[in-house]
Amino acid sequence: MRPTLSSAEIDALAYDLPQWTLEPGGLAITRHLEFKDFKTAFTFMTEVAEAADRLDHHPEWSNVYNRVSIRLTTHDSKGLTARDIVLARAVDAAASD
Ligand code: H2B
Repeated sequence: MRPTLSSAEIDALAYDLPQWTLEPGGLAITRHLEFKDFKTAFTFMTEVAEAADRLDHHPEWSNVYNRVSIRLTTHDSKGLTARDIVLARAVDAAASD
């Protein structure tokens, strides 16, 4: 099983991934995004889905029209791991296209 992040690594997230919010309890990070319309949101989701499959690490997420909510955690490790950070960066890259 992959190790969960240390408290120093979790503290660094505020600077490292400023668009993400640490969930109370520290087991996950969340980000909410809003797009111009459904099609733009879904194009973003397609890009993230491809990254997630490549990384073999998958988001908990939902979509309502132009809004997408994403929660990242590593289920196997019951908390945040480096894999969540890598996927969060892929999400941020897809969002800035
Ligand atoms: N995604 C997430 N977010 N957490 C996991 O623990 C996880 C995953 N495990 N994607 C992966 C798939 C695992 O089930 C496969 C077999 O590698």
